[in-house]
Amino acid sequence: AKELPLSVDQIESHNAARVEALRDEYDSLGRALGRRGIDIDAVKARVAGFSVAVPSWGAGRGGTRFAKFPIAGEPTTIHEKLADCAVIHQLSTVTPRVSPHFPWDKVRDYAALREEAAALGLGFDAINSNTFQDQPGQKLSYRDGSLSAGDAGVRAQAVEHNVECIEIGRQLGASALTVWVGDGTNFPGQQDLAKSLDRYLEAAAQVYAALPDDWRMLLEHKMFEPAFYSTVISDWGSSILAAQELGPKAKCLVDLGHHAPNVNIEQIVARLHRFGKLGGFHFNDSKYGDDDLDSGSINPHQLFLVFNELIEAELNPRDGFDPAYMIDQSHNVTDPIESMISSAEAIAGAFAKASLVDREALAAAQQANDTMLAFLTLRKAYRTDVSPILAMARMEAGGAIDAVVAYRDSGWRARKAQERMAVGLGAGIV
Ligand code: LRH
Ligand code: MN
Ligand code: MN
Repeated sequence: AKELPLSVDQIESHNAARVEALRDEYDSLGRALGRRGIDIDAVKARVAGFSVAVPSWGAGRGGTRFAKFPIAGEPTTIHEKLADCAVIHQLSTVTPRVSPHFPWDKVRDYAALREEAAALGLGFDAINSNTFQDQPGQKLSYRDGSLSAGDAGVRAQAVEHNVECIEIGRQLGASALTVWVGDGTNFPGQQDLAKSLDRYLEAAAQVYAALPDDWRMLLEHKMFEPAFYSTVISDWGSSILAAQELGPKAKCLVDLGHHAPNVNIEQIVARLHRFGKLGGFHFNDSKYGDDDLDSGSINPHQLFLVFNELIEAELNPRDGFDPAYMIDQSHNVTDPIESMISSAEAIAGAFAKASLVDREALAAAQQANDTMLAFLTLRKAYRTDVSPILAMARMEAGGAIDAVVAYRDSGWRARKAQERMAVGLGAGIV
C-alpha cells in the first residue's frame, strides 16, 4: 500500500480554491493555441507523460568548498531523502524516480530500500558511482585518479566499485550506471595525456563488460574541477570517442554545467544524437562553471533550445533514443524540496514549449533560407506561457496547482525539524 507523505485532502482543498481560475486560464490558452492549430489537450497529454528523476544528493542542502549551511529538518539518511523526494513527486507529479549515488546512499538491504521507495510512489533511475572521493576504510586512495590511475590496484578498486554499483542497481530495479570521474591533473607534465586516456578506456571496458544486457553505461564528461589543468573525460568529444570504443550500451550524458563557457550545448545534443550516443542529462543551470544552480533560473532560453533539439531527436530517432533525464543541482540557499519542485516545473515547461514549435513551418523556413521566419517560429513557442498546461496536468495527476505554496502550507519541513536528527549528528550506514 502506498503511504504518500502529504495529506491528499489538503492538496485537494488547495486545488479547490484555485481550480476555477486555472480553468479560465487553461481555456483561454486553449483558444489561443487552437488558433495556431494546436490542441491544448494533446499538449497536456504529452506533458503528463513527461518525467525527470531527482538526485538523492539534491534532497540535502548543498554547499561550497567554503561552507555549508544546513537547514532544520534537512534529510541526512537515504530514507529521509526518499521521503522528501516523495513530497516533490506528490506535489509536482513529474519526478517519479530517484537517482541514487554510492556509497553516499549505502544501506544494508537494497530489496527493502526498493520496497520503501515503491511504497512512497517512487522508483530508481540511473545509479551514480563515486570514485572521486576517498571513503573511510577504503584500501587505496583516488588522490591520483581512479579509472585512469597509474596504479593498477587503484584502477581495479575503481572498477570493482562500479561493478558493485551495477549489482546494487539491479536490486533497486535501475538499468543505467552513470560514470563521472574527476580524474585529471593540475600541472602540465603531471601525467601523460594519452596514456591516462588509454588506462581509462581499459578500466571502463571492464565495467562495461559487467553490464547486464538491458543496461546502459552513461559517460558524464566535465571540463574541469576538481582537476584544473586537464581532465581525462573533459568534453563531449572525449566522451563520444570513449562511448564508441566501449560499445553500443555506452552513451554520453550531458550535464548542462560541464562545458566551456558559451559552448553551444544544444548543438552538442544534436551531434550526440546524430551518432546514436545521447544517453542522458543532468539538468541544472550555470553562470560561471559547474554552479549547479536551479534549472532554468539563469538561462531558460538555453533550456528551451536543448529541448527543441531533444524533440527533433524524438521525431528523428536513431539507435534507441531514450535519454535518462535527471536533475543534478546543489541547493545552497533554498529549501531543496522547493528548488526541485520549481526546477522540475522549469524542465517540464521547456519540454512543453519545445513541443509547441511548428515543425513544418520551421522546416519550410529553413528550406527557404528565411532566417527571420525560422527564428520567429522558435520564438513564438518560447514566448508561450505554458504554466496553465503544467498546472492542469499536475492537478489531474493528484498534484498541487501551486506546488510550492502547497508545500509551504503542508508544514512538512517544520514537522521534520522536530523529528529528524540535525545534520552531522546522524548515524552512518542505516
Ligand atoms: C560532477 C557531478 C556528477 C556527480 C555529481 C555529484 O560535477 O555533476 O554528476 O555525480 O556532480
Ligand atoms: Mn552531474
Ligand atoms: Mn557537476
